[in-house]
Amino acid sequence: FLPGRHDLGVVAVGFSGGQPKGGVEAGPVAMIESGLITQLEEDLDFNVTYDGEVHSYSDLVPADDPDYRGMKKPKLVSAVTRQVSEQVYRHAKEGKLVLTLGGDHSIAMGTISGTAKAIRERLGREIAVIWVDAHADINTPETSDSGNIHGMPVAFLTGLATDKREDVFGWMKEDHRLSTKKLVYIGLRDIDKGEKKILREHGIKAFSMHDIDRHGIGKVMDMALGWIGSDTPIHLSFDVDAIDPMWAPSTGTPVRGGLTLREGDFICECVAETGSLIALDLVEVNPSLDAQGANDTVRAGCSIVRCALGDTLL
Ligand code: B3U
Ligand code: MN
Ligand code: MN
Repeated sequence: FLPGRHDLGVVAVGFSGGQPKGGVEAGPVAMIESGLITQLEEDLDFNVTYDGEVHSYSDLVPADDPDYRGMKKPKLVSAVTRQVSEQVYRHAKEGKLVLTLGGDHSIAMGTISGTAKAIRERLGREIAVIWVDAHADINTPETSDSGNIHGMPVAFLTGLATDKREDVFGWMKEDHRLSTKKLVYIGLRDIDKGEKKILREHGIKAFSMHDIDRHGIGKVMDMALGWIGSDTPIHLSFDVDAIDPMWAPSTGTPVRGGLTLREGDFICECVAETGSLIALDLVEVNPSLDAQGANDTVRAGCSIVRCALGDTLL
């Protein structure tokens, strides 16, 4: 199902409204300025379609945006993710692989809804999602303690959270959604109590850092890809905070005890090997946090992207 395997659409999303810390909107510029897109074209031979713009969506800022169901900036995040969904949809509908650079992880509501819809229409298939993160990002507005929407995208994408208001994620329809059975987590180590309950009650497949310690990353990837099944279109959503802060400190909510740099790259190499990758998100790089470590974090992010796109395969 990948005729245009070497056609790549790139969307740069300079958005930070899903969480309170400034600076994550500069993640895409930092990765692009370090040469990422040129490398994808020249070293990996991708035919890249990129509008040359890091989108800031400033035209979408609402006049007023009060908290709603405990969510912070609900209208802004809804409007931006809706636009991202359309941007990603357009690339995926044309059969391109889609790379989205963030931005905070709320933008995955746009990226995954966009690919889910495009792949349904193009191939009549449901996508699977591999969510690599220290966090599960599956809070509903009601279970969230923070109200930060970057902790909620998976709940909306799976339909565990919904809203009738068109301007607060009501635009998300059935064809944008993902089955909880087609979702696999890797790298979890900081999960809220309410999230644990959701994961348990819905039988969601999750490989925590504990599982990686127990089985090793090789076995975990075999199990994760086995759960998804071969020949299933895969959307990989990679939060850089999955990587241990030793290598990726410049992120909004670093959590110690994470993936090594090699484990992060290895996950991506295994996904690349399947030949089934249809989209990749790399999010939560915030160069203004831990300025000392910003370079390392950007390098880790770029390495993740290159590995997922097949750079290290022979
Ligand atoms: N689970 C917490 C913390 C969090 C989620 N994602 C990040 N942090 N990056 C929350 O706010 O929902
Ligand atoms: Mn995340
Ligand atoms: Mn995270």
